[in-house]
Amino acid sequence: MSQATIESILHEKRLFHPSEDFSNRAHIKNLDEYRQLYDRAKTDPEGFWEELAETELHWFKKWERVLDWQPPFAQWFAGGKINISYNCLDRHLNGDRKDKPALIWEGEPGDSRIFTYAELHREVCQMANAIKELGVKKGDRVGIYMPMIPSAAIAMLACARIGAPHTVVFGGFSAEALKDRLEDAEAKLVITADGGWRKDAIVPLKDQVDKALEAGAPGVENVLVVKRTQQEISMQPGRDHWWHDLQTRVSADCPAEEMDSEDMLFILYTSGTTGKPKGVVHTTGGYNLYTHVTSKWIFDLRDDDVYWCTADVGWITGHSYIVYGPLSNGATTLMYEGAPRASNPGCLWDVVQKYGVTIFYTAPTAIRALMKLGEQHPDARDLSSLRLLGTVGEPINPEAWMWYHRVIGGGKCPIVDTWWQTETGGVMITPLPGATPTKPGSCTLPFPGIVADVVDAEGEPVTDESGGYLVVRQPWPGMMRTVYGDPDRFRRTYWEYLRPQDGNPIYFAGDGARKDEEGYFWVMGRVDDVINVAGHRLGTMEVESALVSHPAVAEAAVVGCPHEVKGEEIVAFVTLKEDLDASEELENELKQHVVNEIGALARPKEIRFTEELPKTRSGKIMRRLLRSLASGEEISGDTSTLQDRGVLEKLRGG
Ligand code: 7RM
Repeated sequence: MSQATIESILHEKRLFHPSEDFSNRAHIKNLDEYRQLYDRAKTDPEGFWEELAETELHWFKKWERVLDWQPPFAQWFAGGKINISYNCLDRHLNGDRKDKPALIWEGEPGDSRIFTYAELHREVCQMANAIKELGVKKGDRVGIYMPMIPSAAIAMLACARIGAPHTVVFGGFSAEALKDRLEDAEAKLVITADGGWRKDAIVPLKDQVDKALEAGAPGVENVLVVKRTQQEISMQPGRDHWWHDLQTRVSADCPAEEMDSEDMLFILYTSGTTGKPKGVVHTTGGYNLYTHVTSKWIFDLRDDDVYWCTADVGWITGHSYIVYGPLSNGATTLMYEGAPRASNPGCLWDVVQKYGVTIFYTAPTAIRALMKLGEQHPDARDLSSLRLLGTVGEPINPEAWMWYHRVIGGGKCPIVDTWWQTETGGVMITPLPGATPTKPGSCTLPFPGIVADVVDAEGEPVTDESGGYLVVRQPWPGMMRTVYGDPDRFRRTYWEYLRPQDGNPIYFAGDGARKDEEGYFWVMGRVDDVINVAGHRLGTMEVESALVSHPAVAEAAVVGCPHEVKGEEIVAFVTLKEDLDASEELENELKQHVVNEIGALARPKEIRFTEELPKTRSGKIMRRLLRSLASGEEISGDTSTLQDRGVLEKLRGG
């Protein structure tokens, strides 16, 4: 499609309507139904969520109170007893769903496995018993550092079953980053694999765990290892245990622990604007309800669907929309270990064709990479089973939206552009596919129960069309409860950044947005110092701390620079310690150093050595100027606060 066509679509503000057929069969069938739900939830939020909690979930014991709101701390369904593993497994075992595929798994080398609900339940019970045998008790934290294999989901559900909060660390993080997270969470056990497949090579996960435990995390007493890639690894007697050994010994009977609705379910670390990642805490009942209802209405789940989310379980999208949301609904969820690569550019479409995938949920960066690989790959496969597409992770450019719609969706599938965050637990602003007409690039309207707005720095609503801060005004069941071990940081970061006149705290987590005349939201990206590289959130400070921990570096400033596939890339400005000279060798060494400290996802594209960084008179680095320089733009805007204007000339010259 030419740029002119895209412009004209945008100019006409063309709406894409779901087909009549889609709408008629959908859970939410039209905008009136959406508005009724939205208004009901707005006028009586507690009644709205209470009714859903009663009808959609199993509770061992009913709650005493729907919501206890002591801003910014919320408790949902406190006193209620529930287990999310029970809701995801046990309650589906009575009828036909027992023998329905719960989890379809496709490995990168082409091996595969299908678990029915009964089989998945059995495996989860076994792993839960194995974890107990390794000394883990209700309330103890468990680290999970796994490739995309069924055992990753099984480990999460096993922890949830016995009430041990998990902290999943993405397999792409380095040993150093793993150590930091295990330490912060005070994990007692780590569940890992010998390795994982990543683009035809082995990621040595167990070796990384060994390194992490050599460097720290003294609380870790045991390591449970799943065999995947079969290469030789070292096993420390007494500490390390093979899963296949334990599995033959343990019982498959493990009743789900009755958890309080507000007991911690998991911690997931995410980047903020300071160096130290935040442990985002989610609890049980509200998270279960929110991921359940959003999965059901946004992905329009039906019993005959084959639902596939391509995220990694190490990210919130994997937690909420590969594992907990779909399984709570009794859906068939697909998990894929591979990724498109030169040796296999059509692999995603092979999987769609092989299993008759009906719902496909991925990220804009993946869509742009697939566009580059060419239409011939999807065109050569039968994608007619698809009925709904989704996107998440960053703003989607209209050209990628149109390509996704035409080439993958055959022009007939609605697209749900879902805006949300690790902190929100589940999707917040999104189309409901049978109801909401979509506009390419807009995540459209808030989910029922979500009071979203765009405000200025004083917390006042901005007039339509002009941009501002994207905020949420009321608590919702899936919201994060705190930062692990640091409630004050939770309050400061999310609920005190903006302080409205009326004194009611509002939630803000870093995105800028605007609302159009129809109330549609257009998310414009981060307004804070967070970079979004291929859908992965990285704090500039995190990367800067990694750089200055190298003995040659005096000071570092890191910015995001636009990239056509990844969204953004990292460019680092570095000043060296006295009498050290810049060289290509040092540049490569620094890049590798960042990889060692954080992981390959944080590797800077470019390092620019400079004698000085542009600073304000009060000593703050002016990242705005560096961003312009990194993307080759003219420097516009105010430079009057710059301490030394000569710096800019030097930076341009360098
Ligand atoms: C789910 C997830 C959160 C950040 C968020 C945004 C960006 C996510 C969209 C989006 C525009 C979207 N969690 N983001 N979804 N921007 N449109 N549909 O990604 O915690 O890892 O990242 O991602 O900036 O604040 S996350």
